[in-house]
Amino acid sequence: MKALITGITGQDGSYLAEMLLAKGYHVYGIIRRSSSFNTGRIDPIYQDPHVPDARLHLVYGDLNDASSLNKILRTIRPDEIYNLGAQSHVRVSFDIPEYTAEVTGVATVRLLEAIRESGLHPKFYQASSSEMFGKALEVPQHETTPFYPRSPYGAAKAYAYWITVNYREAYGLFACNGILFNHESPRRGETFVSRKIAKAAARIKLGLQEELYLGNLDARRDWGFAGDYVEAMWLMLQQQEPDDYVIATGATHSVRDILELAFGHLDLDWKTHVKIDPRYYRPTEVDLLVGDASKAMRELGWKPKVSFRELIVMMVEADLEAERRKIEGTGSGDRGSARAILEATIKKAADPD
Ligand code: NAP
Ligand code: F7E
Repeated sequence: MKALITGITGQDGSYLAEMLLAKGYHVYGIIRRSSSFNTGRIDPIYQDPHVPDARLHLVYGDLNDASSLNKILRTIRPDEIYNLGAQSHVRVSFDIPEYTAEVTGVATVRLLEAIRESGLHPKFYQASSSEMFGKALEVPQHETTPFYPRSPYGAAKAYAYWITVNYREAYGLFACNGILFNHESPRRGETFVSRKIAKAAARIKLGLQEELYLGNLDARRDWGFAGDYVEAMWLMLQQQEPDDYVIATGATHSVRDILELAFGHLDLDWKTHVKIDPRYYRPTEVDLLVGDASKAMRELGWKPKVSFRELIVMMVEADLEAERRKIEGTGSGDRGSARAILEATIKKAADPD
């Protein structure tokens, strides 16, 4: 079996690639040319001696470049395609709305057209998002809950969702939407709130940082573990018929709850370190998301394995370990060193998300 993954360098792409390789797949990932290496999350599997080189391939391409997608499909002829590539940051989507519409929205039809024109019949997974529910019209949210996106990102994902449904109905494509609620891991991008908190708590514990600047602490999300969620993507493509599924834990927590857990795990009081910076507020916020994944549990046999508490502790421990290794690597064990202070100052100034 050959699987093609867009977004293989991202959080989910890296977990999915690992899972598919373990199942014996040949995995092809589309990567973008970058001025610095952007393959950190998949380097361990790329270099893993247990995965023969011939089963993991990286090819250059871009979701905004139809000709690259056409060529990749023609040459690889995949059995399954997982479209995970996106500008995935909600706050940033307010700064670059048109770009977000292109890569998070329109790129899906670019890929679907490339499939149609190729004459191939791969199964197709679209990374849809709970952000489509936005100002949620019912609680909890199910597959039938109407969409009310609250950001350029959410609006782009709603387009991608509907065009996927349309190509399934119009052309008989085996195309599925996974409507995934927030899912995190130690590989989560550092500007998403869970990772931002986990990393800051670890650095504060080690004396590398004093303060953490955040936005809305009252927002509530349904947070699960990314490793559990990629399993659901694969399961969707193994069914007899294509369909759309909500993937969620069914529990909701606030940003404040993450702070309590992450700082509490390290015997720190978050209230003495956290400051509110209105720059992190969004023009329109999503206040409460909580998903009902009973359809996925019933039809796919899927269920989340990692609890919210286990997830946050896992992330804090991973960041603690990573920061410790950095200190040992640079030989900068001095807690008040000028280097650490400078690093924290630069990071704060350069981090608008
Ligand atoms: P992520 O870590 O931000 O990864 C995004 C991936 O998309 C990266 O590999 C990135 O490549 C790639 N990408 C961005 N622009 C591209 C372009 N123009 N052409 C090709 N690739 C491009 O996101 P994630 O958390 O793994 O999420 C995976 C997917 O699920 C995304 O579509 C996201 O919107 C969606 N989703 C995520 C969640 C969640 O909670 N994590 C929930 C629901 C839906 P670079 O490394 O080169 O930037
Ligand atoms: O924000 C609040 C913020 O950026 C969560 C993406 O994967 O999940 C993700 O989108 C909440 C929001 O994730 C900060 O206002 C407070 O209410 O971690 P986040 P998100 O926006 O929910 C969905 C399902 C996706 O599909 C997306 O791709 O936390 N918040 N203070 C903050 N958020 C950030 N980033 N930074 C803060 O300082």
